[in-house]
Amino acid sequence: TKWDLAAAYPATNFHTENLAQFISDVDKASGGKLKITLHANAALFKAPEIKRAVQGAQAQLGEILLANFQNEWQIFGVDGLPFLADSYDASMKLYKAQKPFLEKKLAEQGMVLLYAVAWPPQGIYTKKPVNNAADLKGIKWRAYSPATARIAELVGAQPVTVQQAELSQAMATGVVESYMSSGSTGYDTKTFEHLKFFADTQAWLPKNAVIANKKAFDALDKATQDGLLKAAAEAEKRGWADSEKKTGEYIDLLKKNGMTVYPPSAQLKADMQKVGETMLKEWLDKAGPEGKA
Ligand code: PCA
Repeated sequence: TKWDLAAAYPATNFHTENLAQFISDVDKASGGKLKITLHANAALFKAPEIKRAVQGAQAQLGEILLANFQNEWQIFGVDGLPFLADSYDASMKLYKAQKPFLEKKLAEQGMVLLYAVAWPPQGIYTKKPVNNAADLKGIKWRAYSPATARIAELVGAQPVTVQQAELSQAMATGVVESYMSSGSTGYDTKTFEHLKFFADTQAWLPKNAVIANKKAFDALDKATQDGLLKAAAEAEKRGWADSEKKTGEYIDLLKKNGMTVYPPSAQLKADMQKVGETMLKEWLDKAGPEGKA
């Protein structure tokens, strides 16, 4: 059996490297019966299209950024809310609460959740140091999700949605002059060539999820399914460990490449926490009883 895996991040990204290991483990576990081809860097489908592609079996497997799909269903975006879960421990707890809902929703949509891994904590990239939220007023702000666009609105920045595959170019052409993301993405996109400051706010840890088309999964023999699930469980464990371990390494790489990394001032922290409180209220209103649960 030959499957395609659509992914949106570059081959050297830690999520993508984890996918490559997962694919090799599946090959071994299935005795070569399930061969998966990895299409990194949004080569097969752009990030926001991957979920639908897996649903329609244009790709049997895909890696999606869950928070991208918050407008479709609020629970997808709960890990994108500032300061709701801002450490690896809290993020894992949130994932455990979210997981049964994710599995149910994806099953209804004809998909299987294989595993999910958190990105390193999110901070603010800018051209000049930022002391408070007012310093972000009017600047061009790259958003990757509904929540990151909402943050821009709340601080008075100008949001423009750009996925990671197009981010370097958007910075080079001046379309983007600030954004929130991980040290990993700052490094992968060579943000230090354009923006020199990173406020290490550690505001949230959004997750990538690896999903399979359910019909394609059901068509596998039992032993291959078991091998796939086992490899997925290992990839999840390995991915979370890598993510946490690499958080500091990425910060060091940013510094090595000339970026100033600084802790948020008390005022910036308070301002961003207020943004988080507003967004959590909005989320609870929209997410209804499922969100409360
Ligand atoms: N990197 C991805 C999503 C979250 C992250 O850390 C990005 O910026 O597109």
